Amino acid sequence: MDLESFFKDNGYCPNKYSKDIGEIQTFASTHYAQKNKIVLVTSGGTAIPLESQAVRYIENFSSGHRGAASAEYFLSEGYGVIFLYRQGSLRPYSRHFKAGNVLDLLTISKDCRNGTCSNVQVDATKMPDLATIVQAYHTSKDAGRLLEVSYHSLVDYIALLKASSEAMHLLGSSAVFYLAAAVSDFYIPLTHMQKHKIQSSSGPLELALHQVPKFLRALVTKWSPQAFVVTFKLETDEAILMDKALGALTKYGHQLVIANILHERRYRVVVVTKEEQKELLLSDDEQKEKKDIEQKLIRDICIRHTHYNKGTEV
Ligand code: 9Z3
Repeated sequence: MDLESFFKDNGYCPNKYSKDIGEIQTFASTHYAQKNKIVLVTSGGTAIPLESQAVRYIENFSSGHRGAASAEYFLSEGYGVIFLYRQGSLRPYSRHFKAGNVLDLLTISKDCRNGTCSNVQVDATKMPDLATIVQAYHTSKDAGRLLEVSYHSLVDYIALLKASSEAMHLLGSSAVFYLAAAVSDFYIPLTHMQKHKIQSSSGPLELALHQVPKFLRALVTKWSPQAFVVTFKLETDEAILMDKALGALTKYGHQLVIANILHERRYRVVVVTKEEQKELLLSDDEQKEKKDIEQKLIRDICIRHTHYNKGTEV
């Protein structure tokens, strides 16, 4: 199925996205005028509704950690970042607060406890890197270098990806796509969905899932053909990972695939091009120190993108 039919059959309504798309276009043209590099980072999973008035969805595991951490490192490398994230998944900078309860960082003085009190204080000793995180967040926001746009369903995701890539077309090879979102390969077309909640009294449920059209080819050949495109290949079986990653590069003709195995993804990734496979690892010490593998990954990608943008060899 082609993408136009996919949008039509799945109730795509351009008006739903007009505010987000306007912001994305303004962001792209502003950074183009300032001769900045920009990256679209996609992050989190996609929801696949089972009913047209959806009560239930098919979900996946993605927390959004990869995307949120990567966005921070792209910002520290000087890029403008459009962060397209699944509602409720992790976001740049605020991700650091998700490990604990943010209320544990806040205190009020004893005499305030029973009444209204505006004197809430932050106990920064409980989070030593708090000031650095808050400062980095405000620096990015104040400089207009971080635009966050959320999606929920698969259709939202593809529509916003298409609009973003078309808006980023004018940046040519200065644009990077870093597609870390875990996008479902299967969905139920609106025309095949039940209107109302599926009833358990009808017995065991059988679902026929359709294949999601391959939108990457359109991105690489039409929407943003000069951009530097990085996709991810996730597998649970190491034996097929490299073949699948190389297969994706051959099929779509883009620049990089980052291969990862589900349970190793926090400390091992492989950067795959047609010419080389480069493993990036966190050592045991780095893992104990809670370092992000994304720091090494984004450094590597930025070097490759700089060469690509200048038309030189890595
Ligand atoms: C990834 O492989 C990401 O690295 C993860 C990150 C989703 C594993 P978390 O969000 O996990 O930090 O918890 N993303 C892409 C996965 C994907 O669906 N890739 C498709 C495939 O493998 C191709 S685009 O077929």
